[in-house]
Amino acid sequence: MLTIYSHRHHRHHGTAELIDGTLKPCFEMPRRAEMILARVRDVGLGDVIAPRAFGLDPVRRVHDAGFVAFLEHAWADWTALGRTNDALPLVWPVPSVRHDRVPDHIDGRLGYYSSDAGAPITAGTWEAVQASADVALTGAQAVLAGAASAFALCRPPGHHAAAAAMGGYCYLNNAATAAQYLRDHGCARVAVLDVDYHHGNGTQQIFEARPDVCFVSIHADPLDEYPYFLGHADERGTGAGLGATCNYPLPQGATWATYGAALADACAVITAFRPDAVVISLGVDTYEHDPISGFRLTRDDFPRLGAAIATLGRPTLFVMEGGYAVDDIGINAVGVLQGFERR
Ligand code: Q9C
Ligand code: ZN
Repeated sequence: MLTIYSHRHHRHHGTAELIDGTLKPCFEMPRRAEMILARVRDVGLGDVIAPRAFGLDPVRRVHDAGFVAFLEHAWADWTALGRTNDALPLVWPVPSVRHDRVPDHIDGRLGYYSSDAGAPITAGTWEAVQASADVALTGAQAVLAGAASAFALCRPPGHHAAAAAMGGYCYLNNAATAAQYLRDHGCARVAVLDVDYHHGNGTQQIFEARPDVCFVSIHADPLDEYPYFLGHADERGTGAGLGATCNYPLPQGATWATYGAALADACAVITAFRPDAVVISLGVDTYEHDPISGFRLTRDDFPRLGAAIATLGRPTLFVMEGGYAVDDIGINAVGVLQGFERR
């Protein structure tokens, strides 16, 4: 399997995140991608290539132009005030206030364009975010060119990013950008299967009203896990997209017995959709030793996950999302890819 990787992810390295009422070092760190790349090379998964530069047009197919411009200029706007620490939001437009005026001040803009304080902007964040989108798009292009599969080793991740909001370590939605690119270049129907521990709220919001991109997610029940406000089983899509969104919220402590059953059901839903290509939002924070998550998948379960995805029998683009047990992240992420290829 071809891997697409950009060293430019190193340009994004947040200092701290607010968790449990205290500042801790960011769980989403550069070593995550380094460990996955090392494992790709160790097992000889296949060639590793750098991404091509696609520019921002394919990104704006799923993101608001004002939001993309905000991300591009946020660091300059922040440092223009003499600030040198990571840029973070501190006030948000709750539903009862106005959303029709975009603030000029960077503090207002950070809140307007975010869902939480989990996506710090640093000096190199925009460079890394653009590279991550290019990694996903290069993977999509490989699949369009006839590859049975490809691995977009994206960092930062993307599935919590909505059309006009960053959050949850995510800035641009790499999986959604790739899915839209597949739609724009010959695939009539595309399925996104999100296996990250957290619900892919950004991806769901981007596609929920559309019948041409199906979104299926298996994740921790939002009643007791981030992102809290989306990911319930009764969310099935809206308008013309009704029926093309499918959620499997699972209880804390879920093991393969529970997870594998939901996955089999999810795969049946995707097969019935008859997609021309499948995009996997690949998070391995479902792992039993993940420091911020509550599922109990083992190292041996990840190849099983890949084998189940292979039964879909469609061209498949894997897009890296979460996973914070950094010492084992390479074994687990590449385990999924090996399980996919081996079946
Ligand atoms: N108690 C991704 O996996 N904070 N983002 C969770 C846990 C946000 C995760 C707090 C987690 C975001 C891409
Ligand atoms: Zn996650």
